Amino acid sequence: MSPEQKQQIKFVFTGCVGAGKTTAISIISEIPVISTEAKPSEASVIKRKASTTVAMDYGEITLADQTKIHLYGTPGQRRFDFMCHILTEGALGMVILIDNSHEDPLAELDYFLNLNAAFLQKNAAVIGISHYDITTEPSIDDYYQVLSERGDPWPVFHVDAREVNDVALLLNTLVTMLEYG
Ligand SMILES: Nc1nc2c(ncn2[C@@H]2O[C@H](COP(=O)(O)OP(=O)(O)OP(=O)(O)O)[C@@H](O)[C@H]2O)c(=O)[nH]1
Ligand SMILES: [Mg+2]
Repeated sequence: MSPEQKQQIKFVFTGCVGAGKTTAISIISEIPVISTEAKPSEASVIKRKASTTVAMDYGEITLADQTKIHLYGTPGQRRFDFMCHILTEGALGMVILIDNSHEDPLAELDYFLNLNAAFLQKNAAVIGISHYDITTEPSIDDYYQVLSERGDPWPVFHVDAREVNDVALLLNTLVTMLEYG
C-alpha cells in the first residue's frame, strides 16, 4: 500500500437500548454524525427514551498513523436486530455497550454475544458497561463471570459514553487487539 492509500477499518457499536451507542459515536467522531433517530415503537423502549436509533449511526475518527476508523452504531430495539448482521459486514471489531441500570444487564450481554456469535468467532470485541455511575451492581467481576462461563475472552471496562476518554479507551483497546491479536 502506498503512503497515500490510508488504511481504513470499520468498527460497530452494538448493545442494549439506551446504553449510549449514539452518544459514544457522537462524542468521538471528527465529522458530524449521521444518525437515524425516531420515536421508539417497542413498549419497553417508549418508557425509557424519547428517541431511538432506527437504522444506524455513522461517524469517523482518524488515528495518529492516519488509519481511518469508520464507526457504525446499531439500533437497540430488538425488531432491528437484523441491522447488526448488515452493519457488521466487513467490520473488524465490535464495541458492545451494556447499560448497567438495565433490568437484567448480564442477560443483555449474553443476548448480544449470542446475536453476534458468528461475527465474534472471527473478530474482536470489547465490552463497555455504561451507567456505572447510576449503579455498580452487577459488578465488572460479574460480567467476567458471564464471559468465563461462555468461554469468551473479551475485556470489560466501565465507561461513561458521554466521556470522550472512555470511548477512546474502548477504541484503543480494540485497535491494540487487532494489532497484537
Ligand atoms: N448517567 C449516565 N448516562 C449515560 C451514560 N452513558 C450514556 N448516558 C446517557 O444515556 C443516554 C444514551 O442514549 P443513546 O446514546 O441514544 O443510547 P443508544 O445506545 O444509542 O440507544 P438506542 O439507539 O435507543 O438503542 C443518553 O441520554 C446519554 O447521555 C453513563 O455512563 N451514565
Ligand atoms: Mg442509538
